[in-house]
Amino acid sequence: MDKKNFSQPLKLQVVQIADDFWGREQELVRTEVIPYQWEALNDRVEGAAPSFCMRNFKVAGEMRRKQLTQKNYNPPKYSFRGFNALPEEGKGLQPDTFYGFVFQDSDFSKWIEAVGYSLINCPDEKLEKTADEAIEIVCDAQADNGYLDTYYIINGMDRIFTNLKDHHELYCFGHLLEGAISYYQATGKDRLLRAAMKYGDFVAEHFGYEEGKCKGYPGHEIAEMALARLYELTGEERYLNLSCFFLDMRGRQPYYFDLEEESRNQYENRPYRKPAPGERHFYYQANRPVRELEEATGHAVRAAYLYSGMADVARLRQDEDLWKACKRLWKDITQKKMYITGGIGATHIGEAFSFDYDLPNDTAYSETCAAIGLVFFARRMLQIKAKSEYADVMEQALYNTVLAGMALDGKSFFYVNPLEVNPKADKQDERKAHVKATRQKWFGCACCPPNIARLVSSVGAYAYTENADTLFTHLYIGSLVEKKFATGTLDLQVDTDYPWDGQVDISLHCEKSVKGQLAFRIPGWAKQVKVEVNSKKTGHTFKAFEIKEGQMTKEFPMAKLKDGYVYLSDSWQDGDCISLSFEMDVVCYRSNTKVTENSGKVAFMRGPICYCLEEIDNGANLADLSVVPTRQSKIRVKKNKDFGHNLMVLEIPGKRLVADGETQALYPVYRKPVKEDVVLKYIPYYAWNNRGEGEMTVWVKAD
Ligand code: FUB
Ligand code: ZN
Repeated sequence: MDKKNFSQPLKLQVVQIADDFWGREQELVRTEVIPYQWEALNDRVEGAAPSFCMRNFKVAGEMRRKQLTQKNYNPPKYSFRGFNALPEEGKGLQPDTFYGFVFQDSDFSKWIEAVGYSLINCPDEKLEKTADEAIEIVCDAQADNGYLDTYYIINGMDRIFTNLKDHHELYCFGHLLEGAISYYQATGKDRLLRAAMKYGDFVAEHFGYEEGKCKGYPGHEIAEMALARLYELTGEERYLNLSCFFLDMRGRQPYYFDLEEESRNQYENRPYRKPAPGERHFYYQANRPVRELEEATGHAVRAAYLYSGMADVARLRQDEDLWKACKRLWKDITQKKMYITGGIGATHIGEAFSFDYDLPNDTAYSETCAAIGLVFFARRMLQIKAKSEYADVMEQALYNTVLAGMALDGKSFFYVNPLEVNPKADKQDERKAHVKATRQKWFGCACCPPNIARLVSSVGAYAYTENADTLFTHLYIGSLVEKKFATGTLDLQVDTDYPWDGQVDISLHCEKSVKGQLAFRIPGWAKQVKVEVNSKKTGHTFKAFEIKEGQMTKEFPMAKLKDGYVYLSDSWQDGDCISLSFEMDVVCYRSNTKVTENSGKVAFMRGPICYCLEEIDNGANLADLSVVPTRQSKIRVKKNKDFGHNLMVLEIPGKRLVADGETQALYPVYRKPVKEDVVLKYIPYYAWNNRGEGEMTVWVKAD
């Protein structure tokens, strides 16, 4: 690990997205998702499962006040009412009662985080006022000692931190930090940040290496990366120490989760079977010390968040062993456990990673949050070392699974992202009950939609990172970017029609000449790349070269190629231009033969976009179709406007099996199949299920 390579995400204040594609997505988040979620958090959405989120904060606040003002008020003693406590049938909502999932507080935190980013992109007084009011409600719920989790404030503080494994206290804590930091960075208002830090100090008092402190760690990770972020904001070592502590304790023997479970059994009245030591700890990534992890296991969102935290701490502490573990886990995920859509977590059992190469299409889980977690992990890997393979995967997850998570009108969402759907099976086959053929308005466990909102509205921080000498461009998004170098400020105007076109034009502006290095990612899928520096028009020196198979066709002292990034160093002048053109061919992929599910099948990508077939374009029984993995010249790439925005569809020659007459028999005698020529119409995977319900598939038999 070389500190010189480290980089930080650019502040959103200096990245203005000016791009048809991402501008539209951010607009949807701002105008649809954020307002809708606010209604959902307040249980005002008809027909949607109530969230109880803001209600819980209000109830916690009232109870705290009662405690302060009513002498005879006895706060409740803890009793477990279920992981998702719903109102009892026939009884209305009861006072002093927590409702919803144990982690319901995190819905507010994700909302406020997205609001923060969105306010940076687009100031909105009304939204800021609503957010300030929400923050008052949340802060009002905080206990005097700093504790801030409504599940225990309402249910009984006598049992806080006694079920770290399943009760998500430290998960809600992590999300609260993330939300508070985002809102502070957006508005400069520190009310929520101070509350979150006070809670952070309380947590740091409770947990730690010191004798007498609790040696536990989060059952659902995120606090690790949130604490690292808080440290980076405040410079307060204690937050980084706490993050390191959580990582260091994880997976040590005797297993904390076993000790916790056993001691809890003394006061929880429940049938109890003593688990074998370490049983199921792989699910929580707590089966081995983190520096020894070899394989991505268990709940995929937990895993991706943990690995992100590990990468943060690896960088901040220059911890080689952690970095090596991150690289092993990265390799394991991306080479054995990731869908072509960038989705991870193949099985719905435990929303988890399955065994190597087990990537079923029609029962896929591929939770939207898990793909988001992979984006987080990738960006953190890039911060340690700019390598195009990290950015390639980040882009793959982002443009495919993450975006598929939200409808093109921003009004409905996928939690699970299958690569093959037959609506009939998904409704009638219990094994596929988790797969929905249509996006849902909202979810009782509403983790995914607000996660999309916070990622989409902060996409600029994934597109660019910087260090003192270099500005790194990882994703190509039309934007206006400001980079401060030692010799002055350089403004970049990035124009592109990416992801539909591989041409990226960057014009540079500065008051006086600025010396600095600009690094641009060369996507792994781009087999031919042209780079031009300056323009004949401006009269500056004209330098052009190509990159073919990882090599530059000409050498220039100002240009070098490393790990899939082209680095251009110069004393930049106002009006200088750089243009990059990535050849964006349609590429036909097959799976590793160990992915038995895809044997004999192919899938198509163009640039970062993965394609799929839908019934509406190709007729029913998609399984009867096969595709000819043909030459580029036979594939038509066409602009399409049916989706409310411009996107590219593909037309590829294929065949359809023709029924051979014995349609009634279940097992007719085999005859050579008759096939008719058809033209298959492929649409971007992220855009599927926006024109009604129907079959969909990514992998198609090769003819
Ligand atoms: O447990 C909290 C969140 O809910 C997880 O991250 C998701 O996978 C869902 O289970
Ligand atoms: Zn989710």
